[in-house]
Amino acid sequence: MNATLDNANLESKRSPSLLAAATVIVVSVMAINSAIAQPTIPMVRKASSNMNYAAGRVLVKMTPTASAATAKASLPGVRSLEGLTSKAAGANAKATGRPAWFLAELNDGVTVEQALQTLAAEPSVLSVKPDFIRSLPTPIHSNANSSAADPNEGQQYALERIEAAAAWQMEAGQKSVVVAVIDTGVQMNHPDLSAQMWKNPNETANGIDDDNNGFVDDLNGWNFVSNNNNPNDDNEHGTHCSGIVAATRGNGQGIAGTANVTIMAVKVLDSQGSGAISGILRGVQYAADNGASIISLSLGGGSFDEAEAELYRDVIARNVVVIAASGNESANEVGYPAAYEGVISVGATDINDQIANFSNTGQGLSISAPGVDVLSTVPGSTYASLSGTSMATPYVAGVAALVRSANPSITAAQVGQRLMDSADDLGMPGYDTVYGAGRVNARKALANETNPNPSPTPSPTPAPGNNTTPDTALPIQAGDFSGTCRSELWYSISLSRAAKIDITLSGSQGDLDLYVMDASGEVLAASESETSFESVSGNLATGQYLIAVAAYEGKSASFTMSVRTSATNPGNPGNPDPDFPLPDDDFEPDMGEMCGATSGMPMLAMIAGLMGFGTTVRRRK
Ligand SMILES: [Ca+2]
Ligand SMILES: [Ca+2]
Ligand SMILES: [Ca+2]
Ligand SMILES: [Ca+2]
Repeated sequence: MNATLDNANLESKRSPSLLAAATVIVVSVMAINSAIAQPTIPMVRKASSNMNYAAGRVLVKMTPTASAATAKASLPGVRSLEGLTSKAAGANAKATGRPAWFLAELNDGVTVEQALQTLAAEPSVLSVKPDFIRSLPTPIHSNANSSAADPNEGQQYALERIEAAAAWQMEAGQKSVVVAVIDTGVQMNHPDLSAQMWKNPNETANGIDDDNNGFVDDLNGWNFVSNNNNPNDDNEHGTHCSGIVAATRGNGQGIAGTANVTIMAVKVLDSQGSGAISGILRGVQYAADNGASIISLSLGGGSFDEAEAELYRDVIARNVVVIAASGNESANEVGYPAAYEGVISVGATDINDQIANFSNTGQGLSISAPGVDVLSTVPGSTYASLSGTSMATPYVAGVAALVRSANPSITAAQVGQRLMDSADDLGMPGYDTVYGAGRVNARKALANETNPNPSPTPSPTPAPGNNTTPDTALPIQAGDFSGTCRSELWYSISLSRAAKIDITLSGSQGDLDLYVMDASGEVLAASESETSFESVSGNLATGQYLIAVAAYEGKSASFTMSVRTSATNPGNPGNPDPDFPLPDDDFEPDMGEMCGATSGMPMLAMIAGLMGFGTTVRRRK
């Protein structure tokens, strides 16, 4: 089915019923805009997750000249101000003249909301943010036995998939390579992990910060949740991830890790799996400052955070490989921190190399790894199977550690490129947004084998970068595009003069729909058949427009989209081409069916209210 697109001039040519329909659209979009202040279309929207933040403190970015001392004296409502960047990172920031981030503890009675307002008005403050909470993607427990006593390498299908045994013939790992598992901590005396744990060579247990790194008696890493030197695991997640990276192989018990390298325990998430960004930032810097060359982050959620983005950029610039889980929300959107520029983002595959149904996909996805029913170490000196992109991430970290073991001088960027170039291509040929470059392969990565059917592998999406919201619409010009849409993807096109536009969408499966909106989010045209073949065409005036591809009720699909522009009738730019079909009934929204109401205006408030809660609201013929 086709629908047609027009500009405002066309409305006067509509039949009265269509005009009424168009009026309904305009009013509803305005109501939505006033409620949530961004263009939106009535379709399945993922509820914003993980937007909690810590009480009593905010993150503040100060001008380079505002020292902590003077700023403290002058910031209203702030009790104390502590640098968020470590010494090493701070020196780096100072050398580059970059403003620094501070953690501001608020006076009693000052709310975060008040502080955001008052501090934003301060001349020395460049930016002020809540201290958001990140958490680990919810792990999925399998019913595999959790008391495995015998060597279980045979159960580790993942090692077979990534050709670990062949890889180990070339390089089994070097203890000099340190992988920081930034997570819920590690059971450091687990019999399959104790031989792999990092120990601070320059620290002794004497109540003194012997190595002057800012942490007293940090013999085995640090606990940034309780701010002490005990990063043991009171959850299970960090221990599980650590075993995937480096559980001791050939010791007659349990499982084999991916690489015989060193694990640094850095606890930033509490027993429930949550932690504030301020703690995560400090944990990441601790790892980089104290010798980790690979950081494995099986955590995420929430939204883009300016302080985080800067931190990861700095850490990667210091030649640390940063690897993070894409998330377990089945979203077509890679979560943060995985989506930050330069971070290797990892999706999860199963025993058959199929993408896991929970795995987030999207344009920021770098690579995939086994993450379904993964057997690994857990506290209590035992073993359990878990599923999640959390489990896929440490496999990639383990392979990265093998590559760095064999090639000590390889740069962080080269490691990422090597892993992607040597991955086993899955899904659509070449890079795709479901599997990224493909499933990681340890043997091929060490042999520096390149995918025989290479395609240009995009670097991880620049933050914020994923075109899954109107705010992050991908700027395009006329051309052909492809992707995989699980919820919605947004594109923007700028017309420097009036033009006729023709957009066709084809997908072999699922039920994708196509929308065109003006820059304010007003829906100009929609094509909503029950297949993924859609098209809209019509004349547009000079200006900026949004195009959205949306999966109806989760019926996702891979698609190709063709966008073509051509000159309008030169004598009457902006008005319909005489050959151009007028809008037909396909353009009429059926809000009555959707909301269970019969007609008209009373539903509009309902629609706006529902949108505010992220509830599924769709108009549908
Ligand atoms: Ca120390
Ligand atoms: Ca000491
Ligand atoms: Ca073992
Ligand atoms: Ca592919």
